[in-house]
Amino acid sequence: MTSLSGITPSGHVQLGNYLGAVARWARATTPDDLYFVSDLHAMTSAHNPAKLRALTRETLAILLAVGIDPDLVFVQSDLLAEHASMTWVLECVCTFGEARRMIQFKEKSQGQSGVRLSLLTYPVLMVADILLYGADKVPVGADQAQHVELARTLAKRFNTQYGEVFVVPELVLPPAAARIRDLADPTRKMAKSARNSAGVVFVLDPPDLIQRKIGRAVTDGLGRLAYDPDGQPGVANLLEILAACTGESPADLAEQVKDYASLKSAVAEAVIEELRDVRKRTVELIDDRTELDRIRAAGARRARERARPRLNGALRMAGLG
Ligand code: AQP
Repeated sequence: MTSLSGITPSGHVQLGNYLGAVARWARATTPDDLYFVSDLHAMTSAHNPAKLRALTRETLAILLAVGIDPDLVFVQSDLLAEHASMTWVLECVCTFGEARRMIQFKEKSQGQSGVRLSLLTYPVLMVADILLYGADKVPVGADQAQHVELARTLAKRFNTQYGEVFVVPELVLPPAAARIRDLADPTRKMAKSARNSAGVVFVLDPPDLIQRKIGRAVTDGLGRLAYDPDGQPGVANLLEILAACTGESPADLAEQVKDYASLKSAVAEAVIEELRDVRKRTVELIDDRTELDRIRAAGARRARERARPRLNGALRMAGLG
């Protein structure tokens, strides 16, 4: 069984990435798993090259600091030839209609002028990421479910048209924290690249800033403590964050807390505690340039060994070489 997942350095890693993805990856790794920093995906909208390079290193350091085995981690652009070649082959079995229907394309292209073509095609790059390594489990947040479905469709289509080469992957959703919401606007998901960072807790935020952001989280005027994601999205979000940190269920926690103020202080305390060591270890790793470079180069070598046979097989079956 191979589980594979990536994180895009499109901004600083936030609490939703951490609870919904990275922390789970660290808890559930097996020796065949792979986790990567998907820096190619960070180029689908206007980006700053120096910032992208720095965020890639920071994100890699966070994956390691959270406790993912260094043997299982790599940076996507270190295997540019493999990922780009596989993407091209898969674009040739994907229809324009399928790409255009992706919800994330619709959401992210809205209101943007000069939308990059890569914003339309990056789901195919994501499919290539998954299929290159023969992953059969893809643990991601609910927002990525449609892309994993596309991976299933394209894998089956290629296998049928050209011959069996791809494993058809399965989506694995987290039991809790599948979609952490923005603290300042609980109708939106928490995101790295949110325009306003007041409602986004970043993994490397200092404790006093985390305290302030959670203290100002938007709730509602009902004054009722219940787990009701539709009726009380702000309160439900805080309960889900607390649940993800403590391992209890949001509904049980709603019964234990007496008012919104104590809920916020319990959440702030739990999040600060959860992130304390991660922050410290990340800073140490970023400072140790040689060690981070060594881990990165070794990760790229191992990932290439895994990717090459399947890529070569797909190229041959598609009539290349
Ligand atoms: N709010 C969230 N709650 C739970 N899980 C989340 N993930 C992202 N946001 C939340 C999960 O984190 C993993 C890595 O995400 P990504 O970097 O690949 O892409 P993303 O989903 O686009 O992340 P962001 O933070 O929202 O970035 P921007 O602002 O650039 O779009 C994925 O498993 C994702 O599901």
